[in-house]
Amino acid sequence: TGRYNFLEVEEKWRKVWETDKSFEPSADRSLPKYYVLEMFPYPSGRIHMGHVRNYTLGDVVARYRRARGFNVLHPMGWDSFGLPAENAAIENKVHPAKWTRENIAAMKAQLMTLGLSLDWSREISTCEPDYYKHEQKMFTDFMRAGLAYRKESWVNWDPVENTVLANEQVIDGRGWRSGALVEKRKLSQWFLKITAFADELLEAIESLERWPDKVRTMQTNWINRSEGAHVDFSLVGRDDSLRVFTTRPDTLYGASFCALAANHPLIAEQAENNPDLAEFVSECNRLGTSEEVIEKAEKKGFDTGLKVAHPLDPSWELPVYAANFVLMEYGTGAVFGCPAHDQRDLEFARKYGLPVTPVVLPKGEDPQAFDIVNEAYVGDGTIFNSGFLDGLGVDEAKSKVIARLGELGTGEGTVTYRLRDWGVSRQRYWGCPVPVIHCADCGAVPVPDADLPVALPDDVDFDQPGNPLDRHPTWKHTTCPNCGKDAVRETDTFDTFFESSWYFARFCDANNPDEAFSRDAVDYWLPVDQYVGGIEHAVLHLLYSRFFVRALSQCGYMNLDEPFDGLFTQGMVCHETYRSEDGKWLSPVDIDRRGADSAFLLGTDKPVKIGRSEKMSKSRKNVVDPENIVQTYGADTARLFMLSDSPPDRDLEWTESGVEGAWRFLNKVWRQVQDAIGAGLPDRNTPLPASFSGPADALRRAAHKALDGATGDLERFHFNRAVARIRELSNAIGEFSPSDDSDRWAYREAVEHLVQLLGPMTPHLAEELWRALSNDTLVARSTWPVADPGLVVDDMVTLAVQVNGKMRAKVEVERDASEENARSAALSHENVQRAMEGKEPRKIIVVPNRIVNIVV
Ligand code: ANZ
Ligand code: ZN
Repeated sequence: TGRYNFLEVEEKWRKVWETDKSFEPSADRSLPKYYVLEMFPYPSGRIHMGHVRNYTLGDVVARYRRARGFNVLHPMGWDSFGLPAENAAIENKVHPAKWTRENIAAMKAQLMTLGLSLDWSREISTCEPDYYKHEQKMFTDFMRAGLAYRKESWVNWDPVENTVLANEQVIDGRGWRSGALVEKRKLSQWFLKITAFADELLEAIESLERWPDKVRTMQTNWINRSEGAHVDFSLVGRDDSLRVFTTRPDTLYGASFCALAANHPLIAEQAENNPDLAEFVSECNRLGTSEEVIEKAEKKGFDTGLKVAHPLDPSWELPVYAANFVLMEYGTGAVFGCPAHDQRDLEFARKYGLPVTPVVLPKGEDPQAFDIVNEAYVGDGTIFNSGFLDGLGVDEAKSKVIARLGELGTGEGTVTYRLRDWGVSRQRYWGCPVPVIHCADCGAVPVPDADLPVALPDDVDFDQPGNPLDRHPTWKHTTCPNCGKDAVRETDTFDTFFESSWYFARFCDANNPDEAFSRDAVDYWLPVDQYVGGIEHAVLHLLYSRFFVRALSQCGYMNLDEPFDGLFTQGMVCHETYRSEDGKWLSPVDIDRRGADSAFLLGTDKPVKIGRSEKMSKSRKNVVDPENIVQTYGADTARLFMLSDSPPDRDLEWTESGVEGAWRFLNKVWRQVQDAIGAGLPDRNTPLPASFSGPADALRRAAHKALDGATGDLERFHFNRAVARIRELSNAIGEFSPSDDSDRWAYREAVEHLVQLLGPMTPHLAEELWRALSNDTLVARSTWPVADPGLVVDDMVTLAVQVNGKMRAKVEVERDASEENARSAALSHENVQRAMEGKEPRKIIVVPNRIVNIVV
C-alpha cells in the first residue's frame, strides 16, 4: 500500500472542500448558530507560527461545532491599515496599497495550505473603501449622537519627522526613528466617548464568564474606578483655589505639599514670569506622555512659590510644586502629597525636605514610637494625629472627612476612572480618513452619507516627513456640505483599532454594499461564540470592541450587550535559542543538534551554545517558518504537533523531534486504516451484532471511551488531552486482530471513531481515510458520533466475601465478571487470607454480582 502521500492528499481535499463550499454557513436562520473567530492578522507578508497556532485552535472549534450540528460561521480577513505599510513606502518606494495587497495575496496563499475551514466568501480587508466607508458612516452617526467629539489634547510631537508619535513610539524621550527629543504639543483631536460607558463596561465584566480571569482583571484595572474626593485648597493671597483629586481624603492631616502636572493651567500661568519654571516645564514635556515613562523617571519637582491653605484648617499653609509624576490627564492634574502614606510622595518629600507626618497607625503600633523611614505605610489602620478623625478606621474617616469638607465648602466625594476617552486621530496617510469637513462658518461638519466613502487619494509621495494628505495639492480642498463655501477636509485618519472594533460584525454580512451589516444578520450571528487570540489584546482591542457594540446599539445598528461570549487566549510558540562562540544569534536551520545538550554549526564541527527556549522572534533568530514545515511534513503534521504538545493556553515549545513524532503518528494511523480495510470490513450499514468476543468488546470500550473523553476535552479546550486519547485509541486498534464478522464490525467502528476524532485536528488525513472507508460523505460534513454510555463506564459491582459463613471483606469487580475473576479477587483480599489461616479452600460458591462464599 506504500506510503502516505500528504502533498497529493492535502491538495486534493482542499479542492473538494472548495468546490463543495463545505464551510459556507447555511442561510437558514432557524438553525442553531456558532460563530468562531480568530483575531484577524495584520498583513505583514508571511504567516508565522503564532498565526498557525491561533488559526488551528479556532479551526478545531469550528470543525467540531459543525459536526455537532451547528450552523458555523468561521471567517477570515485582514487588518490592513497601519504604520508598517507606510514605513515600507518610505524605505522601498512602494505604495502602501500595493505593498499591502501583495502581502495579503502571499499570506492568503500560505493560509490556504493549512486546511482551515474558513468561509473565504466573506473575506474582508479593512483598507478597502468598501469596508471603511461603513465605519465613516458610523463615525458621523457617533458625532450626531454626541459619542464623537473634538478637543485639544497633548500629544508626543517629533520635531524632525513633523509628526505625532504614539506613546509606544517614544523611547527614552526620543522619537523611535528620528532619535530627536520628543516635545509635547497641543493639537485638536477627535475622541470617542468611551467614558460614557465606563460603569457599564466595568459592571458587565462580571457577566463574561467564558473569559479568562486574567483578562477580566486587566480590563477592570484599566478602567480603574476609584472612589475618592475632590478637595479645594484655596490659593493664599488670591481668590481662586486649587482642586485636587484624592482617593485618600482620610490622610488630609498628613498633607505636606501640593503638586501639579507640568501642563496644569496654573503652572502655565506662573511660568510666564518664571523662566526657570518654564525650563522645568519643557524638561517635563520632553519626557513623553505615557504613564509607564513617567512611572520610571526620577521624581522631580519645582517650587512655584505659591502657597495654599489647608481645606480643614485655613491657617495651615502648604507649598505648591510643579512635578513630573503628576499626569494632566488623570483626576484634576493636581494632587496633595501625603509622604507618610504614599511612596512617590515620600521620595519627593525627602528630596525637597518636606515634613513627613504619619496619620494612619498600623494595628499594634505605639503611636509615640511609630515612624516612617524609607517606606510609606499604605496599609489599613487607625487614624491619629488628625483632630476630629482620631481613632477612626480608614473607611469611616473617609466618609467623615468628606462630610466635613462638604460643610466647609472645600470639597466633595467623587468617583473617577482611569479610563480616558479614546483619541482616534492619527496624522498618517495609511488609515481611514476622518469623514469631516472644516468650514470657517459651520465648524466641523460630518460628510453626508451620499458623499461616502471619503477615499484616500492614491497619488501621494513619502519623500518628505509628515502626513502626505496635508500636502496633497487638491484632495483636501472641497466645499462645505452645509453652506457651500470653500472648506477643507480633515486630513487625520483613524487609529487602526477603529477598524478592528467592528470587523466581527461585518463578517456577519460581509458583502453588503449598502450597510455595514443588516440588522437581521447581526441579530442572528452575534455575539461571537468563541473568540481566540493573543493576550496582547487583552485590554485595548477587546475594550474598544465592547465599547463599539454599545455605541452601535445606541445608534440603532444592533441590540447587543457584549461582542464576545467566549474568549480564549493562547500561549506563545517558543523555540530554543542558539549562539555562535562569538555571541551571534543563529537560526535553527543552521544548527546540527547532536544529542541532548550539544549542537554544532551545520556541516562543521564548530560548537554552538544552546540557550533557553524563548518566544520565536526575529531578534533571537529562533523562528521556524511554517511554510517549510508544511512543505516537508504537511499541514496536518504541523496542526497535530501544535495541538498535542501543550495545553493551548500555555507556551508551546517547537521541536524538530516533536514534529517528527506527529508525522510518524499520522503515518501509523494511515497504515492502521489501510490494514483494517485489508481485513475486509463489513459494509457500514451492517446492523449491530448481537454479541462480541472479549477482545472486540474491549476494543469497543476503548473506542467509546476515547470518543467520550475527547468530546469533553474539545468542549473545554483541552486539545492536548484529546490528542492523547486519540493516541490511546490508535494503540488499542493496533493490538486488535479480528477473527469473525462481529470482530470486524467492532474493528470498523473503532477505526471510524479514530478518523472522526482526527477530523477537527488533521482534516486532510481524516478526509482521505473517511473516503477510503467507503463513506461517500465528507468527514467535514459528517455528524459527530455519540458514545454509548454503557461502553464508557466500566460498570463495577461490590461482592461480599464470606469465609465459613462470616462476612470478612468487600471487593470490587466488573459487572458480570467471570467466576474465575470473582474468585481470585476474593481470595487475594488480606482479610480473607487472614480468616483462612493459611488453609486451602474446600469449596467456593460464587453468586454472580452478589457474593463469594468460601468454605475452609
Ligand atoms: C493623596 C494621597 C494620600 C493619595 C495617600 C494616595 C495616598 P488611583 O488609586 O490610581 O486612582 N493622583 C491623583 N491624581 C493624579 C495625577 N493626575 N497624577 C498622578 N497622581 C495622581 O490613584 C489616586 C491617587 O493618585 C490619588 O490619591 C493621588 O494621590 C494620586 F496616602 O491623594 B492620593
Ligand atoms: Zn459651512
